[in-house]
Amino acid sequence: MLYPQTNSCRSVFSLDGLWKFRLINDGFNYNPGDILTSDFEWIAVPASYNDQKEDKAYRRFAGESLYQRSFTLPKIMEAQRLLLRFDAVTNSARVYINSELITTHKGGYLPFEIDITKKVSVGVEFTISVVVDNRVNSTTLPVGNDKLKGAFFGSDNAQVPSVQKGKEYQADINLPNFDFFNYAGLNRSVRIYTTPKTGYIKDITVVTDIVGRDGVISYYALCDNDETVFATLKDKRGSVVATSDNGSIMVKDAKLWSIGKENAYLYTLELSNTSDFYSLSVGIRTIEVRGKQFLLNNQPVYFKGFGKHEDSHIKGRGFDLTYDVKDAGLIHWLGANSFRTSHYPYAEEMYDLCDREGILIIDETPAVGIAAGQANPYEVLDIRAHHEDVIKDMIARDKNHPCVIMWSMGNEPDTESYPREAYEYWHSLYDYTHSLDRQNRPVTFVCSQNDYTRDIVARTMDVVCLNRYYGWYNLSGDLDAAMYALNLELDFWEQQNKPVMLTEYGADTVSGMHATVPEMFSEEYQAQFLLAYGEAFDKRDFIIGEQMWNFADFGTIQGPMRAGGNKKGLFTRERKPKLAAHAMRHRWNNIPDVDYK
Ligand code: BDP
Repeated sequence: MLYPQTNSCRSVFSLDGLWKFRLINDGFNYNPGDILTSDFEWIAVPASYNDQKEDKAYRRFAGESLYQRSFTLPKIMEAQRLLLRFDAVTNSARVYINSELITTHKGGYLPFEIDITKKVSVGVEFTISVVVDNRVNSTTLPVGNDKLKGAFFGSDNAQVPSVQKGKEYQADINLPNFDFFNYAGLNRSVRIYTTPKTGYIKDITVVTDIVGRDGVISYYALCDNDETVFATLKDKRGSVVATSDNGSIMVKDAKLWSIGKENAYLYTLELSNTSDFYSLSVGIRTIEVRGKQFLLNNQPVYFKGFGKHEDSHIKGRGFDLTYDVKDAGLIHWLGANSFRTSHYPYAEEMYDLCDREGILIIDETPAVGIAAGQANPYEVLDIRAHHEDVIKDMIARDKNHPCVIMWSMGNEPDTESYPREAYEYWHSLYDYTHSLDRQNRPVTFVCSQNDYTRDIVARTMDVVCLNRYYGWYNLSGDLDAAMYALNLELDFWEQQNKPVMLTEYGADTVSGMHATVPEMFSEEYQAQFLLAYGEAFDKRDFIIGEQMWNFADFGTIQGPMRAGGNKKGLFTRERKPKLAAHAMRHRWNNIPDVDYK
C-alpha cells in the first residue's frame, strides 16, 4: 500500500483538524445522514479522544462514538481519482459519506482507504461520518475480555467478599488483556489523495541485493493497466544513477543503507508511466540470519534499544511527528540503534524517519493478549483470520522500508499451556508471514516469562525473542537471585543454537525516587537492574541484542500495579531522563552496532 504523496500526477488534501464528536450513549442513535447540530464537542484529529476532555466517560467509555466533518472538494480535482484514506482508526470503524455506508474496517493500527470518486461530486459539500468502536474482546487484536459488565464483582476477583460474588455493578467498561491504555479514535491522519483515473500505479515492491561492490534493486510495480513502468534512480544529490524499464537496476559502487544517521544512505526511485508518477526512498541493504548471528550487509548486528509505545500526554496514541523526531534524537543520544513497535504497527511517518536516520525496527502486529486464563486461547479466541489480515496489511504497508529488519507476529501469547496448539497456530503464521515478504525478512514472535522448556515454538523462530522480569515480577528486589535465575535460563537457550534477543526486561521506576541501597522503584534499582542484565548478555555470544522495557513511561488502565501508568521508562512520559538513561547511554556508547559478537 503506497503512502499518499503530492507530485506532478497526484495530490494530497489533509482532513486533519477539528471534527465534531460525541460518544454514542444516553439513548443517542446515529441515523446515517444525520448532521450533528447540537450535543457534540469539537475534537482534534489526529489524536485519541480519551484525554481531550475533562469527562470521566471519555476515559472509561466502551462502545461507539461519532466523528463528523463536512468538506467541499475543489473543481480542479474533477479529472482525478479520489481516495479517502484513514491512517488508523482505533479499534474499528464504519465510514459514511452523507447517508451511505461506504466501508467498514476492523483493527486500529493500520491504514485503509476507499475509492470515493463516484461517491462525491467536486464542488458540492458532503459529510463524512465515522462511527468508531473502541471495544476490545475475544475477536479483536489486541485481545480484550468479552465480559464488559460486572467487572468489579466478577468471581475471578479474589478481593471480593464471597457474599458479594455474582453481584453485578452495571457498567460497560473495556477490559484489555494488555498493559497499555486502550486509546481510541482517529489516532492518525485522515486525507483525500488523488491519482490519475487510469494507468495509476497501485503498488510497488522493492528488493535489494549486494553483489561485490555493486547493488541490485529489483522493483515490482503494479498498475491498473499493462503499461510499462519506467524507473529512474537518483542519488542523494538528485543526480541520475541509472534508468530501467525491466524491473531491475544495477548500481555500480553502491552506497549501502546501514545503522546510524551517517550510514543510512537512501536513493530515490522514481517510477512513471504515461499517466502516473511515484517516488520511493530505497536503501540498498541485505539481511540474513546465519547461525547465531543477525547479519546486516553481511556484518553481525548487536541490537541496542527498547520496546516503545506511541504514547504522550493529552494526545494519547495520537500521531505526533514532534514526538517521533524527539524520540529518534533520544535514541541517538543513548547510543541505541533499534526498537520494537510494541505492541502494534506505528504511524508510517516514524518508519520514514527511521529510514532516514538509520534506526532498525522490529515491526510488530497488534496481536497482544493471546492468553485466556485457564482456557485454551487457540480455541476460545476467534482471531485467526483477523491475525492473517493484520500480518498481510502490515507487510503491504511496511515492506519497502529499509529500517524494517524483522517481523514480530505478536507479543507474549500463551505457548506453554497448550504447546502443540500453540505450535500449530504460530508456526503456520510464521510460514504465512515469510510467504508474503519478497525481502524474506526474519520472522519471530515475542514470548513471555514462562516455563521455557514447555514452549516448543519460540525456539523455531528465526530469532528467539524473550521478555524476562527476573528481579521484578518474580524474585522481586533481589538482583543476585534474579541473575542466578536468568543465567540458569540462558544456559538452556545456549543449547538451542539460535540467535536470542531480550526484547523486554525492566523495572518500574518513579522518577525522583532515590536510594543508597537500591530497592524497587528507585532510580538506582532500575539502573543496577539493567546493567546486571547487560553483564549476563555480554558473556554469551548467542545473545544478539538487548531491548529493555520501555523507552518511556506510558499510560495504562488504572489498577493497583500502576501509579499513573507503567513506569519502566528510561525516560518519563515527558521524555526527561532517569538515572538509568545515563547508565544505558554509557553502556551502549561503548558497544559497537556491528561486529560486537
Ligand atoms: C510484558 C508486556 C508489556 C508490559 C510489561 C510490564 O509485554 O506489554 O507492559 O510486561 O508489565 O509482559 O511492564
